[in-house]
Amino acid sequence: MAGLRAGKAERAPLFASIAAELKREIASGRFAQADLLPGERELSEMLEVSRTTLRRAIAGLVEEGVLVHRHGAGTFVRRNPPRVEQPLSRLTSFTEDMRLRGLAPSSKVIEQGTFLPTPEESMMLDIALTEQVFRLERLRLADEAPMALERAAVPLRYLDGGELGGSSLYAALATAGFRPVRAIERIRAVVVGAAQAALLGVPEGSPTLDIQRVAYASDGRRVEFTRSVYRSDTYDFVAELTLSPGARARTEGAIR
Ligand code: 16G
Repeated sequence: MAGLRAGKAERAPLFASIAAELKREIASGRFAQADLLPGERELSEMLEVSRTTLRRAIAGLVEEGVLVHRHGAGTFVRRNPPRVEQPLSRLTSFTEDMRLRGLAPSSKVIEQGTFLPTPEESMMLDIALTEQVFRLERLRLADEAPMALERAAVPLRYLDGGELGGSSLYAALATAGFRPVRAIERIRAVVVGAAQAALLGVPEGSPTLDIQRVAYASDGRRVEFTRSVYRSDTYDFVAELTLSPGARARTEGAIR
C-alpha cells in the first residue's frame, strides 16, 4: 500500500493531505468492491499517521459526503446516488417514481404530527389558520441514497384521522378518497445550508432544487402543500414543450 503513503513534506495540514490522499484512492476505485474502508488501526498504519490525524481526515470526508459512518458497521465510501429523470408533466409520488425506475424507495421521518398551519400553509392550502394539518417532514432515499428532503402539509380532514398507514403519503390520500389528480409546481435553484446538506449527504453550499407543490383532488380541493429540496446531482426534471395551437396554425399556414 505504498501508494497510500501521504506526502508528509506537504505544507497543508497533515490531516488535509491525508484526506486528499484518501479521496484520490477512492476515486481510483481502491475501496470500490466492498465500499468499506479498512479499520482505523490498519489505515493509520498504511498511511503512517496517528489515529487522531486519521480521524480528523475521515471526519472531514464524512462532512463532505465522500464517506459515511454506519453505526456498528464501519466507515463506507458513499456510493454514487442514482440519477433520475423526472418528466414534469406526470403527477406521481416519490414512491411511484422510484419504483418505476427499479429503485427501492425509503424514508427517514424527521418530524410528523398534527399542527395548526403556518400562515404560508394556510394560504397555499386555502384553509383557515384554525384548521389542523398533518405535517410530515422526511428524508427520501432511493436505494438508500438520499435524494430529497420533503415537508408536506395536508389538511387533517383528508387523511382519515391523520394516520399515515404505510409509508406513502399519496397512498394514504388515495385510501381516504383524495388522491391528488393535478398539481402546480414551482421550482427554484437554491444553495443548501449546513443542516440540510448534512442530511442530504452533500457539501454545504451545493446547488439544490427547491420545489413547491400544491396538489388538488378531483373535486378541485387543495389536499397537499409540499416543499421539497432535491439534490441537483441526482434529479433532472424534463419538460416536453409544444407550440400553442394558435402558433401551430400560423406555422402550418406559413409552410403551406
Ligand atoms: C413527491 C412530491 C411530493 C409528494 C410526494 C409523495 C415532487 C417534487 N414532490 O415527492 O409533493 O408529497 O411525492 O410521495 O415530486 P409518497 O406518496 O411516496 O409519500
